[in-house]
Amino acid sequence: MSTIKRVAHCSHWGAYTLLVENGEIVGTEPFEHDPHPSPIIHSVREWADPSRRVLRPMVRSGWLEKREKSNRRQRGKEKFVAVSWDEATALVAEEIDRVRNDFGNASIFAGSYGWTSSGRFHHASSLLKRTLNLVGGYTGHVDTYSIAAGPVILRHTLGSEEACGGGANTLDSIAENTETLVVFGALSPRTAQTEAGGIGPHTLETHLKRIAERGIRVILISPLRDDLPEWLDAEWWPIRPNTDTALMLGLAGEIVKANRHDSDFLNRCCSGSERFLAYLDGSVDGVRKDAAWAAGITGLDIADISALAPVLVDTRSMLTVSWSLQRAHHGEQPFWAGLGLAAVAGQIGLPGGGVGFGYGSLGGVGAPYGLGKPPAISQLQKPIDSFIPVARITDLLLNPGAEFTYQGETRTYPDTRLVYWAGGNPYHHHQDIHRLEEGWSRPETIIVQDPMWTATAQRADIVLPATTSIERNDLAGNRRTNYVMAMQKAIEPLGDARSDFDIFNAIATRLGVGDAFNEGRDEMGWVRHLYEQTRSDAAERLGFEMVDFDTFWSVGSAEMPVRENYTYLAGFRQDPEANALKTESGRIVLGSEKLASLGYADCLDHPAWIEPAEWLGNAKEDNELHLVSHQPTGRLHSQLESAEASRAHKRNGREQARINRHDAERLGIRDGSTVRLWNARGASLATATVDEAVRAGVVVLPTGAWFTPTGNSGLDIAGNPNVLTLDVPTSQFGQGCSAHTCLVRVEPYEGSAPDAFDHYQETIAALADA
Ligand SMILES: Nc1nc2c(c(=O)[nH]1)N[C@H]1C(S)=C(S)[C@@H](COP(=O)(O)OP(=O)(O)OC[C@H]3O[C@@H](n4cnc5c(=O)[nH]c(N)nc54)[C@H](O)[C@@H]3O)O[C@H]1N2
Ligand SMILES: Nc1nc2c(c(=O)[nH]1)N[C@H]1C(S)=C(S)[C@@H](COP(=O)(O)OP(=O)(O)OC[C@H]3O[C@@H](n4cnc5c(=O)[nH]c(N)nc54)[C@H](O)[C@@H]3O)O[C@H]1N2
Ligand SMILES: [Mo]
Repeated sequence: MSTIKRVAHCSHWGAYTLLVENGEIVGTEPFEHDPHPSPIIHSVREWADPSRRVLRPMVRSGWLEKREKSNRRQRGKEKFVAVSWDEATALVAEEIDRVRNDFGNASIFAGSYGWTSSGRFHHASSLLKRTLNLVGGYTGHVDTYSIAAGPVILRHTLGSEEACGGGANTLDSIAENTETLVVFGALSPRTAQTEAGGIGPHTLETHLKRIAERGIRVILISPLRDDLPEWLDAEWWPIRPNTDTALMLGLAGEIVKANRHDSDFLNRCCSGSERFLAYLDGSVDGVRKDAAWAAGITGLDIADISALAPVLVDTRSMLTVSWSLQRAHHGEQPFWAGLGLAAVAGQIGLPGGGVGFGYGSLGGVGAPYGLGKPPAISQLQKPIDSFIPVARITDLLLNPGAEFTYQGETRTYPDTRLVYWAGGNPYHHHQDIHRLEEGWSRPETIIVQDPMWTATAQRADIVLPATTSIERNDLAGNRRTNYVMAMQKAIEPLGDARSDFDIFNAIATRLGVGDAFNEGRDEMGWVRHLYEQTRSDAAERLGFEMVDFDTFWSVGSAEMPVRENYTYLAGFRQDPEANALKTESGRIVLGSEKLASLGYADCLDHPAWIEPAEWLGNAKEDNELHLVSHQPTGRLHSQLESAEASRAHKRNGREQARINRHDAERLGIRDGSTVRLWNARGASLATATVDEAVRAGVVVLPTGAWFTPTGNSGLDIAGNPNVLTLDVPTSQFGQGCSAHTCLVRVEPYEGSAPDAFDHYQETIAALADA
């Protein structure tokens, strides 16, 4: 008789128990303390399916023969050869040594952006950086695809990016105190399913329920009505994408026009507000920023805008701004303008008042904030100062030696010879994939370490098969959740796959730095050590007793200390001198000396409306639609894309492109039919879903479908929006990604197209079958 083993585990989408029988996963149970578990937990068993897994170390045949002199255009085309781990390890170590000796460590790009596993020990990119830091360093990246323009502008204007990472008003306090809630973007259980490094309880819906119970006024500013749950009964203002800044400025301008602005707050707590007010009242450029002006840009109703303005002053008002708004051209502006509007309304620092960023973008933003130090393996000290803004990867590869700016500094792109990517999928995450492909042909060697045959792995020279988290022991944790969670091994590794730690430990040993890398600990030694670091920090610094390691490991989770009912900047509002911010003035910057001296046209010295490169206001014809490529409901990015929760949201084996009835009729598109989305950058197929929740002029295609190019044109047949998106920086100041700025055409597709999954599988077989 076989017995079922219960294994505690966790992923970015939450904690769960795996039921394992005879080495197979036979069931999944949600974490007992989670009121709203994510359905993605049931997809995890897909990791045990070998069909899309890399099962052995693999080297592209041309590279094996000619090394750095190989034909790099053969990436993704030429067959791979299986090699032993010893051989693969030696090849990788030799390449690292060759490049650092011949060109210097900055020629190794190991920014390696990506979500990898939620495990804080086998954390692929941290272990990669730890390895390279022991041998002289690498070129890394700053900020994230999630948030870059946002934190850059907040560091400058608030002295900290904490307001965008869960450090602003907590949702419990908003739910109790706010009277008018204006949601720019979303507060959506869809995105709140996930949290970087795992999450214990998912609490967004609990707070939204409380908001619904209190019956406060909620206004949803978004091109998509289901960015808030329907039961919240919010007013929907279907804004034109990328125009929120104009709405915020128009509202602020109305308040100023009526002389209702909080001069006391502006004088005591802000600097440069005269510049901002002069822009709002039109004395700078002759254009008054008011409801009529904002209505013209946003497509919203003048009367609604002018009526809302005084309400933001007269009631306790809170603005929430999703991360998505800053993932767009001039993405600094909606964050800064939101801050400006909340300041003009005088609401900052009051319970349930002001502005906060990213609520619901991840599950823990706005949750009680962790005070402890979550577990993490150290990357050690980086010996060289070489980095790129994360989304400038293609620019780096295409333009070695060129200058770029970041936060007002000018720097130079290094000459990249070797790229090492562990735990990320740039052929998922980067904009304008065909442009990336051009950059990808430049470095001499590309190493990818991933469990899956991703599009990125297919285009590598050396592919190292990592195990997934269910094949090893680890622990998860995060500042935005109140638990540390065990991640216990459930099944044996597939094929010859090895854990990320074992892979890097072998490489570090080859490079002669094994002892410093592993510090004499094995897997369980490290898991125990990282837990103990967190536990002793909580005890010493906070007087909080976490359970001992053995209890943690047998229970599967341990509670961490958190701060609840928090009002951001309350102390600062009371006494701005004593609680000065780390900004150029010590106060909230609404008019910036630094930006005035930089003189950038794409990031002025005050919050401003600057037209994005592509938006409905400059669509050439009425058949250009604004593409919103938001986060997928049934998976995390490209992870578990073929598993059940992800497939449940596909239609006819492709991603759904949601489109308004009005546009569908005028473009001759039937619900359920195949459509081609295209622009000058590329083309992709999807299945049309006609949906009244989408604003006219907008098409919504989630991210994450596995890039499946076909034919000479490279038509992607899976529905990956990044063949269409625009690869431009948000501005010279922030250099963030502008994914949400993109115009496309959508048309019925009459041709025949293979099934995306079948075609993908054939591609893997053609490349990797020995
Ligand atoms: N158009 C558009 N593009 C976007 C966005 C958008 O809004 N619109 N959003 C952007 C955002 S916010 C983000 S964060 C990025 C996400 O981009 P990524 O983080 O690159 O996406 P993931 O699919 O999560 O990639 C993680 C990779 O890690 C691998 N992996 C999983 N577990 C392990 C492990 O244990 N070890 C190793 N070695 N590998 C592992 C997975 O197989 C996968 O290939 O996408 C960005 N791209
Ligand atoms: N299920 C699931 N959850 C996820 C992820 C995932 O892959 N899957 N990824 C996680 C990651 S890494 C991140 S960074 C977060 C991202 O979190 P967000 O950035 O908040 O998520 P998005 O889905 O990109 O965008 C949210 C909504 O913003 C709206 N929006 C887009 N452009 C505009 C605009 O110009 N104006 C207004 N007003 N609204 C706009 C869209 O309608 C969209 O549905 O999500 C996280 N959560
Ligand atoms: Mo993200």
